[in-house]
Order: sequence, then C-alpha cells, then structure tokens
Amino acid sequence: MKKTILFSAALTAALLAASLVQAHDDDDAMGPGMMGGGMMEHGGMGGGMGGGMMAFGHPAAAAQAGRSVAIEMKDMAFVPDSLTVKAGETVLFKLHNGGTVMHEFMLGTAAMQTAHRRMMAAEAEKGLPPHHHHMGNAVSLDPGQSASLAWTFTQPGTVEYDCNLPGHYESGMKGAITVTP
Ligand SMILES: [Cu+2]
Repeated sequence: MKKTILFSAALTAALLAASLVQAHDDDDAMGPGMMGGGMMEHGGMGGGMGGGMMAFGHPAAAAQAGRSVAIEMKDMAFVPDSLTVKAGETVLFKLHNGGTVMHEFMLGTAAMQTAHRRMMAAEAEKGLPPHHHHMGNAVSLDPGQSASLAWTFTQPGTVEYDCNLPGHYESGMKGAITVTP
C-alpha cells in the first residue's frame, strides 16, 4: 500500500515535470521571473499525506487569518479578480458560487495552474467527471454553495486563483494575487 502511494507520487511528480516543460508557451500571462522553477519540490514533503505545503504557502486554520476576502464565482469570472497580500499574511477566502455551473477556486503558481488544467482537460476528454486532487489549496463548489479556505502566503511573487474546469480559465475565470515582501 505504502509502495503504491510512493510510486504514484513519483509518477505524478514526473508527469507534472513533463507538463511544466510544455507549459512555457502559456507563461506570458505571468510576470517575468516571478515563480519560475522549483515549484514542485513539495513532492518530497508530507509523504502523500496531503499536507499541502507548497513553495508559495500552506493551508492554515481560519482562526489564524488576519483578514477575510469575499470572492464571488460567476460564469465565468471571479469578483474581485485581483488582490494584494503581504508575505506572511494568512487570508480567509470566503467563496460563493453565484453561477449556474460548478466552479473551482484553486490557489497556485501559473505553472501549477497549467499542469492542473491539462490534467482536468485530459480527464474530461476521457469522459470522466471532474474530480479533485486538492491539497488544501482549492475548493470546488456547486451553484449556490459557499465555502471558506484559509491560506498563509509565504513568498513574495504572484499567485493565481483560477478555475480549471475545462474552458473556464480560457473564458476569463482567473484572478491574480500580488504577494509583496
Ligand atoms: Cu469555473
């Protein structure tokens, strides 16, 4: 059992690395040099426990949040679609899906978003329903649902919040968080 988990973690890391190499043509939406390489080093952390530690931050308890930010999900946009936080700050995101279809709110670097988007598109092509591999950095909400997610931002740079359901990001369902030092 443990071997299987380790093997699949290694495989996932390899697939992500492959997607990252291909992802470069999509990187123009990102500021120069913000979060380039090194994102996937969390592969060695948490031992498959879904600890959610990532180079740009980690999940937190809602009580640790110094402020909350309401984000409305629409067909196909986030309102607001940009935000500035300070490195070290913990933010409680209060999410509501006011649209008519399922939406996702995923925090991640541009490279992580691209990799996740490719995976979801591949699943959709196989006729699989959207399913979720979230590590505390994302939630999916049906129409009318609400949820909250607390996150500590640890690194200056740019973090995106995107909906990676097929076609949604491409239709404009994306947001950008500037993390200042
Ligand atoms: Cu969406």
